[in-house]
Amino acid sequence: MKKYSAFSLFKHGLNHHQDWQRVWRNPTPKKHYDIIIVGGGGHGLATAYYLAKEFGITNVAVIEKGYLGGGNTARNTTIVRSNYLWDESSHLYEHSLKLWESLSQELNYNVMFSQRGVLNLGHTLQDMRDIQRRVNANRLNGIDGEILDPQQIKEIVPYMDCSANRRYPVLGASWQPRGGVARHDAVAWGFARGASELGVDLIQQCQVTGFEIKNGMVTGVKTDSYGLISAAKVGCVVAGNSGVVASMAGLRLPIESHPLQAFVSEPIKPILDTVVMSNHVHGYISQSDKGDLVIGSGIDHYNGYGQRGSYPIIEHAVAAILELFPNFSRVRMNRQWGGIVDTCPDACPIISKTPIKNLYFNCGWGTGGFKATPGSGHVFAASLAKDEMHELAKPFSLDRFYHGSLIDEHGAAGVAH
Ligand code: FAD
Ligand code: PYC
Repeated sequence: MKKYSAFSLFKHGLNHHQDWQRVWRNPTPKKHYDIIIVGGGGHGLATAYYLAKEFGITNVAVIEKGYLGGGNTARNTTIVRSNYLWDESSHLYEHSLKLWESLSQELNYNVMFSQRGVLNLGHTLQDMRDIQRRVNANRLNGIDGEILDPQQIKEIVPYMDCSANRRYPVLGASWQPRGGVARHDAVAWGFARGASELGVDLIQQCQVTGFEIKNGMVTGVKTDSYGLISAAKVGCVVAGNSGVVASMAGLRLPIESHPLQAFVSEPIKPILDTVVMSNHVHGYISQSDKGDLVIGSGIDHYNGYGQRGSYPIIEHAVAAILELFPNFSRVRMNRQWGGIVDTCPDACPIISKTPIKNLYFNCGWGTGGFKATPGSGHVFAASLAKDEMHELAKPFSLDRFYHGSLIDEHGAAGVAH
C-alpha cells in the first residue's frame, strides 16, 4: 500500500487527519490470506487491528463492499456504556469500556471519547424496580452505577422537565458516570489506519458474493471485483447483512434485520452535557461537540434492508423528547437517517464458530454494538488467532440457541425492541 507521510499530506494541501482517506488507495489483493475479515465497519476493522497488534497476524484482508465505516458505524448515536444486567454481557461491555478509556492513546488518534455519563430514566414503579436490580447487578460486577431520584437528575440536567404531572413522570434513573459518547468515524478510521500501518490490506468497493467451501471447511471468499480470494480463516462482521451473508454459506442465523433511525438538530449552544435515555418513552438524546442534538428512537417493527426508518417511529421519538425537554420544541431538525440492525431473540450478539470449519460470525449487536467496537474486535481477534473462542465470547456462541441458554438483555439494550 502506498504510504503518505504527514509531510506529503501537507504537500497535497491536506492537513486534517481524515484527509488520509482521500489519498488512500486500495491495495491489490493477494492470492491468499491467513485471515479474511468480511465487513469494514468498526468491529471488522478493530478485529484486524488487534489481530496484527496483539497476535502478529498481518497477512489479513478486510473486504468491504462500500467504504470503510459506512454502515451502522457511520449511522449510530455513539452511546457507550456497560450497564447491562447479566454477568455475561456486562463483562463483555465492561471489557470494551475499559478499552475505550485508553483508545485514543492506543491508536494515536483522537476518538473523542467523552465520559459525560449516561442516565437511563424510569417512569413507572416497575421501571424503577428494574433499574434497582440492574444497578445492583452492575455494582456486584464492579461496574459504576447509581440510582438517582428526580432532584438529583435535575441537578445533572436542569432543563429536563421532571415534574410529577407529566404523562410519563420521571421517577428516577440509573446513572453510569463512566458512560458517554465518542466520534463514530474517528473510531473506524483510527482502527483502519492502525491496521493498515501494521500491514493489513483494507479492500473497499469489493463485495463478498459467496464462499468457497471444501469438505465442510471454508477456503476462501468469492468477490465481485477480484474473483476468488483464498484464506485459511474467514470472519464475517457484516451487521445488518449477516443473514444474507450467512445464507451464502448455506447457514441460517437466528437473526432479524430491522431499520433503526436517528436524527440531529441544527447546532445550538451547549445545553446538554450528558446522555439521557428512556426505554419507556422510546427516545434518547445527547448533544454532540458540534452542538447538534443527537436523537434516536426505537427500531421499526417490520424487517427491512432500507437504510431509513418509518415516519410513525420518528414522530413518536420526537413527541417523547419534547415531553422531556419542552424548550426544544422550536429547534429545527437538520438530518435524519437509518441503519440496518441485526437483532437476536435475546438482544445479545453472536460471536461464534459455525458448523463450517474456519468460518466465524460476529454479529447480532443490534441497536447496541457501537459501544462494543473495541471489545468485540479484541475478543474476536483472539478467537480467530487461537481457533478457540475467547472466554468473554464463549457465552455468545450459536450453541446457546440449541441449549436454550439465552441471555435476555432486552431490558438493558437501551433502545426499545
Ligand atoms: P457496520 O458498521 O454496519 O459494518 C458492517 C460492514 O459490512 C458494512 O460496512 C457493510 O457495508 C459491510 N458488508 C455487508 N455485507 C458485505 C458483503 N457481502 N461484502 C463486503 N462487505 C459487506 N450502538 C451503540 O452502542 N450505541 C448507540 O448509541 C447506537 N446507536 C445506533 C443508532 C442507529 C440509528 C443505528 C442504526 C445503530 C446504532 N447502534 C448503537 C448500533 C451500532 O451502530 C452497531 O451495532 C455497530 O455499529 C455495528 O458495527 P459493525 O462494524 O458490526 O457493523
Ligand atoms: O445501546 O446504548 C445503546 C443505544 C443507544 C441508542 C442506541 N443504542
